This record gives sequence, C-alpha cells and structure tokens, in this order.
Amino acid sequence: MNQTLKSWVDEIAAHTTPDEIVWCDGSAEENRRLINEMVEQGELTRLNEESYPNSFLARSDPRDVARVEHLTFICSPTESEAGPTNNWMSPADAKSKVWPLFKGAMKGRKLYVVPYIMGPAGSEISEVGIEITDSPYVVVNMRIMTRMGKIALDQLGDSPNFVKGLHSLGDLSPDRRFIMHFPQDREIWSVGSGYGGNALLGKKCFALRIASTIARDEGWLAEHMLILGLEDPQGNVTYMAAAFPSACGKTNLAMLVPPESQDGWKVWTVGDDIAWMKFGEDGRLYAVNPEAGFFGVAPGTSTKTNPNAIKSLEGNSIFTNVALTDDNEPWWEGMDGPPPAHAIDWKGNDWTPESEGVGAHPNSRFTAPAKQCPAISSKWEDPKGVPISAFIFGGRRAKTAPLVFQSFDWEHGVYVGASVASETTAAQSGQKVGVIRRDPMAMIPFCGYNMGDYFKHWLSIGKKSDKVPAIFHVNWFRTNNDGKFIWPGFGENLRVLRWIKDRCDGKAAAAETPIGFVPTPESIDLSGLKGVDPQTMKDLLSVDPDAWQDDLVSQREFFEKFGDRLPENIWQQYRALEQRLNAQRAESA
Ligand code: SAT
Ligand code: MN
Repeated sequence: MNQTLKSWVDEIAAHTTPDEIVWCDGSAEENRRLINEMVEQGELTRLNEESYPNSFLARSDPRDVARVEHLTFICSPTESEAGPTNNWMSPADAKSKVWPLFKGAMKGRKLYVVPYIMGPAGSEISEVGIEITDSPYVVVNMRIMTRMGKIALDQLGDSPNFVKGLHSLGDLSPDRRFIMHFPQDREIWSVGSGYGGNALLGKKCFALRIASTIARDEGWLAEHMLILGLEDPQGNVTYMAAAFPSACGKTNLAMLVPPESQDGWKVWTVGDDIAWMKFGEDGRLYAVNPEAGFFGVAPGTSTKTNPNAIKSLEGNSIFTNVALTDDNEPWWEGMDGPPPAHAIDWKGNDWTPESEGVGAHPNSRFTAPAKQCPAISSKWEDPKGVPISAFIFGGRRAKTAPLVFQSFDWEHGVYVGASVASETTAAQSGQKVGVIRRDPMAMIPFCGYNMGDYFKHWLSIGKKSDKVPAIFHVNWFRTNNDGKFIWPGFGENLRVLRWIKDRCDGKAAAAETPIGFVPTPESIDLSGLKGVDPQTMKDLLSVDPDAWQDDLVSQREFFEKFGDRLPENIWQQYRALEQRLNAQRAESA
C-alpha cells in the first residue's frame, strides 16, 4: 500500500465523511456494477443494445453543462506566476474559501479512489494521477478517458509522485463551484460540477494546466494539440501535432478521411485533444496522447463531417446531454438523416422538430474509447510516442490568414503560435459573432502559469535541438465578400497536410511573403477538387498587408498585458513583421 496515497485518502475521507470508500480497480466487473447502480437510480439510461451496445445516456444538471472559466483558478504563490490570462487566488485564500465546501460533502455518498495513468502504461512520458470523487459518472468516464485502476497503482508503486485531484459534486450550485489548481503542490480541487473538464480531472486540469507547469520545469511540452500521422502512398508516415481554439474542427482533422481523388493517402489518429512531448535520444520531439478516449462534441458529428467519430461511438460509449429517440438511440442536431418525429430532449422533456429549443445541448458530448476509432494509429499506445515533424497552429479567420503558411524558423514559429487568434461564432453564446479573440497556441484557458513565461519556455525548446518540428499556420475559414467559405475543408484539408509534409521533406515550392512561406498556387494538389478554381486558390493564398496591419494592433494590445514578462524575442518578431509589411506596401504603392 502506497503510504502517501493512503494518508491522503484518510485525510480527505475524514473531512468529506463519505458513507463508504471504494478503491477502483478498473475491471469490467466493477464498471458493470457501477453502471447498474446508476441505471437503477435513474442516473443513466441504457441505450438500444443492438445499435449502441453497452452504451448509456446521462443528463447533467441543466446549470452544469460546460467548463466554467470564470470559476477556474490558478493558485500559485503569487499572482504574477498565474499571469494576466488566468484567474488567480492565493493558496491561503483558496484553502479558506474552498476547503470548507468539501466538509461533509460526501455524506450519504461513496468516495471513489480513482487511480489513472495519463499516457501509455510504462511510458517515460506518462504520469500517474489519483482522483478522489463522489461521482460514479466520473468513475465510468475516467475508465474510458484514461488507463484507470490497478494498472495505475502498479505503475505508481510506492512513489509519492502523483497528481492529487479532489472532486466533489457538492450541491452542484454554480455559487459554490470552484476549479482550483495548485501547481506547486501538483494538486487540483474541484467542487460543485459534475461535468466534463470540470470533473474529469485528468483532462484539462491535469494534462494541460498542471502538466504545463511540470513541462516548464522539466523541459518538455504539454499542449492542447491533436496528433495525427499522414501516410503517403508508399507507406511512409509523417506525424504532426496541431492546436486550434475551440470550434475549429480539431477532432475532425484528427480523424480526417481523405477524399476519393487522393488515392493511397491515409490519416491515422493518435490523439484528438492533448499532446505530451519529450525529446528522444535522436533530438526529435516524441508525442504521446495522454488520454485513452475521446470526449467529443456531439452536435454536428455525422458520417459526412466525421465518419470515424461516428464509428468510434457505436458501442461502449457514454452520451451526455444528447436527445433520446423513441428507439432508445442518442440523437443530436447535425446527425445523419432527418430529425426524429419525437424524442426526449437533453433536459428530459418531450421534443419534436417543431419544439422551440434544441434536442441536444450544443455542448453535449460522447465519451468513446479511442481504440474504437477505425483510423486509430498502430502507434497510439507506443510508450516511445511518435516523432513529430510539424506543428500546426490555426484559427478561424475570415480574411487575414491564408489557407496555410510556414514560419521562417522556430523563433518566428513561436511568435506565430503566440499570435493565434480566432473569430467567435454563433456557437459561443453571449458573444458578438466575428469578434477576434487571441488564443496563443489554443492554450488561453489551459496554461497553468504566466503565458509570458510560457512563450519563453517555447523559445527555449527550440534551443535544445536542431531537429525541432517545422511550424505552420492554417486557416480553413477564409470567406469571400458574400461571407461564404471558399475552401471546402473536412477531407479536402488533406491537400494542405500534403503540402506541409512536402515542406518537411524539403520538397514543395513556396513564396516568401512578409508573414512566412506561402504555397505557390501549383504546389497544392487540386486534382479532382471541384469548386476551387485558380482565382479562388489565389484568394486563399493572398496576404493583405492592410488586414495584417490591423491584426498587429490587436496583437500589440494583447502582448502588452504581459508587461516585461513577454520575452523580448516576441516583440522583435512583432517589429520584424511590421517592417516586412511596410516594405511590401511601399513596394506595391
Ligand atoms: O469539458 S472539456 O474541458 O473536457 C472539453 C472542452 O471544453 O474542451
Ligand atoms: Mn480541447
């Protein structure tokens, strides 16, 4: 018995006073028992055994349906360590404010001890976490999302090095909801929410916020990135990791199905949300997916947008806040086929296509085992990880960013990542549509420390090796003057991945522009692609210096928030871009 673990569990149990303590072993038997208990209590609904075997529907409290960034805190010793993009609370204040919310919180409930590994078992990149929770829903989701149970205790042995995560549903009131991170203690406290990233503590809390601080200290990277392998017709696989703000199609890109005209090309999925990367002996960065499942947004997922996701969730899956059809199948807006004539909506009420509201909550989710993805990479559990050749950053930009460009070098690439921005969509409630939000490396909600220091860390990674990945930026969302998308996206994005691979191989042609290397129009294979004529391609690849000048204004405003914590190299890159844009304008005047 691990003594550090045992005394921590004793301490938490004394404070939260559960009726019973359950040590989870992760077995199928245990999972069945928990599920049966939840079904009996009406907390889970068994779905159609034929079409969705061993799958279940859960409905959360209607006030508890998404991550809560305004209630998420980094409790580092000083505010400047958390930086201007995080909410900060002093550890002492956090303890006096939040610890009392756990007092007696598990009375009448069971305390589950959930050991889990983030990353493949036995990998040097992996880390062990222990989540204490009073939610059986969390336990069965953690079993899909991580390597959970005995396997994790075996890996931990008697080491005191594990990330402690304390979670209680509390009374589910948003007024008593807090997601607290203590990076210096590698500890997480979450109370008042049972949903997604607030409650499955291995995901955003550990694998990004806490892990980003560990990675800073130890010289590696914990990033909000998908990992994919692009296989060419000769069978060579090039691995890439890509970061996008939410609502930019990360899961779709991770599971891309090539169009028929791109015969012989394949995309293999390693991960769809998070990448942990360490240097191998050969000086390359090797990435693992710390997760074992997908926690994907359901609405909009169909055989058209993401056939591999659909196949991943057709069994052994948990659906949260989707609608339920009369055939006991899950349903959501944007699914294949016509909507059902009648369903039960995500709140448990009768629903028909004439109803006013949606059937499935816009942030409803599927939790599905990664191994069920038809495109899962044969290397996805390789303890060594996969060698990354390219980093891809992206955002949703109607006008500014071209379809794709490559940075001049690592330092410029870090600046490109630091200046990532995305336009808000109608999917983000309460937001003005089309407003630019800066989201460096898509890490704004997930970096566990001052992002000025985070940029410094990224810069230092480039000095550790001469084999670091090349850095690219993509934008699938260019529009014409009528506001229509001019790039078809989805499977056709393969053509852009091919250009990226060719650049990594020193092959594809590019034009040097003020913002970086942009493909020459011929260097992207358009064979068999309808609707993208040479003029459209020109538009997709154009760089408008005036639009970029405007973007610089927004960048400056953002970067200035970091004061002298922003590395001087980022300002140098900023000024160098400004000069190149001015030179281009002078030339064309
Ligand atoms: O709720 S999660 O944080 O797990 C998913 C997301 O919001 O990206
Ligand atoms: Mn994410």
